[in-house]
Amino acid sequence: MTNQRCPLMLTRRRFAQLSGIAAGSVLMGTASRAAGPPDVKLEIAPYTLEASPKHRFRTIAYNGQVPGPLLRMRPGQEQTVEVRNLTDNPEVVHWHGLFLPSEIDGAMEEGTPMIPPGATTRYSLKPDPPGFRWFHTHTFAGKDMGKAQYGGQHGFLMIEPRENAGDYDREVFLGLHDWEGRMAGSDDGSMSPVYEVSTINGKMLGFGDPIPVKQGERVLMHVLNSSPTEVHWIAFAGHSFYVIALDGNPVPQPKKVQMLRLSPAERVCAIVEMNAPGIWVLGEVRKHVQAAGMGLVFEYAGATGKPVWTQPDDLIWDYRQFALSAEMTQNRAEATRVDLVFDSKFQGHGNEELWRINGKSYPQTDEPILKAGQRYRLVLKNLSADDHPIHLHRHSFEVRRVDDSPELQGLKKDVVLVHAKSTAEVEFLADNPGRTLFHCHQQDHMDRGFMMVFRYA
Ligand SMILES: [Cu+2]
Repeated sequence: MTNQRCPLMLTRRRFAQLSGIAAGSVLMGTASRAAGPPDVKLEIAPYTLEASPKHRFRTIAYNGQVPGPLLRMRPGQEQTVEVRNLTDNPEVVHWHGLFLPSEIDGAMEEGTPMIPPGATTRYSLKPDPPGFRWFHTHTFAGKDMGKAQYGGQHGFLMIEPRENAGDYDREVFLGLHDWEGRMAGSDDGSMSPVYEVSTINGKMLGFGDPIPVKQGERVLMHVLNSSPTEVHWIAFAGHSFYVIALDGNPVPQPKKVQMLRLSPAERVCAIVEMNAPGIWVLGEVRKHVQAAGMGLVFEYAGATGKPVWTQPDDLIWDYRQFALSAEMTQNRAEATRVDLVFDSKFQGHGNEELWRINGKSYPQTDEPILKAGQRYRLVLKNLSADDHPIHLHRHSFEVRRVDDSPELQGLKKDVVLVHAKSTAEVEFLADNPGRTLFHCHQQDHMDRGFMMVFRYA
């Protein structure tokens, strides 16, 4: 994968060059947008991914690469997007974390039209809010574990922050993904996906190009978990992460940690100081997942030897450490409480469970009505034995409580992992009228009923 086809790694100078020339239209927009080339062009087509010479498989990708092209936009600056579907199935592109109208957000449950096989569609969007976003397919996979999010349709989208964070020398985008899945039975008779191959930026550990760094550099890492179903724990041998943003939104309490945890669709932005010369592995903390390929090598200039992995001492991840505590809560408008209870219905041994929200599975789930301008507090009660990454489309929410903690504030996200047998509370302002999808981001769960639509009055 060359830098030109997939500019996952850009020094600031290189970025300045790109924005001056080829990417000018992408970044700055153009005067005439009805005709002429679009700002963003996505082609959905079959693709053979080579995760290693021994692991080649057919999948579907954007623009013939996995992850798809890195898109950079400016907040509020309109972009024309052209999507061409060269596959045999209807497709749709979801712009994850953006505040878009339902018609282009990219979920048919909201009314976004599907793109038929062979068809091309064109629309324009206003990117907002600033921060690290992404785009991915939003289709049904069912038993086909090559389809939908099991495949390669995902890409990074950076909506350049208004005030440049600036304090870094190099930016690196890292995408975590799992491949070649199959359903396997567990002791309790339920079925869960297991994977043969795990990658960072489409490559297994040892098969991607090492990332060159220099001592003293500050590297800004943007990590995305695009896995269809798996939570991942990531550490960087010899280094720690200074976490500055979650799901693209700056956290009120940046913090240095040894390990990142990302559930499906979550993003972490962290600064890493390169102050330990050598050749190091960044990878999954669990041995079997790193052995399946989830790792990447960083190489200091002039260093020699084999890549080194060390297990972090500190295996802690907690949303609370990045949030402000309750006492600091200011007066704010009263939020209307919405109780949502998650459970599953056993469908017999060897079958997948049916997931339910308040006792109903999609498309039978309730459609709660929102009033524009009103704040809502979603009380997410998870009665099941699984953790669920819960995503709200077209809005971001504030995480107000996790695992029965005291009240939190200031932590803005669009996905929250609700632990098994626990309750989380999130609050959002209903300020984007239109159908709004709410679902578990685990592909097999959403396929099995774990979805609901909010409507506006
Ligand atoms: Cu789930």
